Amino acid sequence: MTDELMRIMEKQIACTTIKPTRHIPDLTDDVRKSLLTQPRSISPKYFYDKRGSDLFDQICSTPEYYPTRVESQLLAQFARAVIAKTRPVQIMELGSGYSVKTRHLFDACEAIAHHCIYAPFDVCEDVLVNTALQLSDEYEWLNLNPLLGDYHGGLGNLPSNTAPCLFVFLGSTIGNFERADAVQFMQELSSVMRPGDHLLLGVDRVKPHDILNAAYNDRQGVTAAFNLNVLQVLNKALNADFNPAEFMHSALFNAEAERIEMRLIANSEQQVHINDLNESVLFSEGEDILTEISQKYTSHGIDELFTAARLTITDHYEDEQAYFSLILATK
Ligand code: AVJ
Repeated sequence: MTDELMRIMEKQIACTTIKPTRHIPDLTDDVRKSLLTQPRSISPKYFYDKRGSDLFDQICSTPEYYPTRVESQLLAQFARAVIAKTRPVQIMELGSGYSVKTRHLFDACEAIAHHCIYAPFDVCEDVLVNTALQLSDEYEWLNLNPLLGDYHGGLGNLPSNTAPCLFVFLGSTIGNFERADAVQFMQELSSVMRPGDHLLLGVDRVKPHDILNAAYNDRQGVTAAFNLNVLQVLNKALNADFNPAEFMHSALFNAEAERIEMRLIANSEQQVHINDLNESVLFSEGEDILTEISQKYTSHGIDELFTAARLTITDHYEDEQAYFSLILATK
């Protein structure tokens, strides 16, 4: 028996599987719907295989990619205020990953001996269990209740619990939603919140365009590698023959829509075969695939988002340059 397995059994960390409340399209559905038809796109959720997740971690430590650093600083600075105000019986985090930034909240709890439950919600069981084990070592008082599932399938099946709950959604992942979809997601979140519950949301802000463009065009080319990796994901999953060398990374701030649009652009005319779907795609030279949108928000846009979700902002934490916001809201 491996050490890891022994520790799992000792600590008895088990995940609760959260069933979706609506159908979640799989890669095949998504490719048929979005990649085989024009304009071509693919959901950014497919970036995150093992290599993609590693590359994303590397993006976060490039000098150009400010969001992770600024959000961490904000959490370090304001976690105590958040915990003092919300006094959560449970912290529920959507898309928790390795729970790196969330540790600031646990530290703040520890500082005032406020013991609580942590329910990380994520799609990857491996990461969930390993992170939970790690956390149970680091914070012995922390009660862990990992939830395995995909928030794209809806939030209606999250386990009920005793209020007050602090919902946490960090990293400006909300930016991957089109504005209207972000509102819908927030409304859904709002509908599972009860009076006394809070939401802590990380949101990236509209700022000088050169800063935004640089953040998605780092000089080491990590973001380019991350973007191109989705072609390898498709190759592996669907037995396709995309040649990443024949595509170019592009990321540009669209000032009108106030969002970064990330694309892969075909360097030349080429035919790609997707064996498992028995389909082929002909790309003309310069034709692109939209791989990600990263919506940026003004202070006003943030207010609109929360108003539409019928949530009341109690605190708006931001850095001096207003590069990133942490919003605390209640129902
Ligand atoms: C994880 C969606 C917040 O939009 O900034 C980083 C992903 N893409 N660099 C973002 C990403 C390219 C990131 N989010």
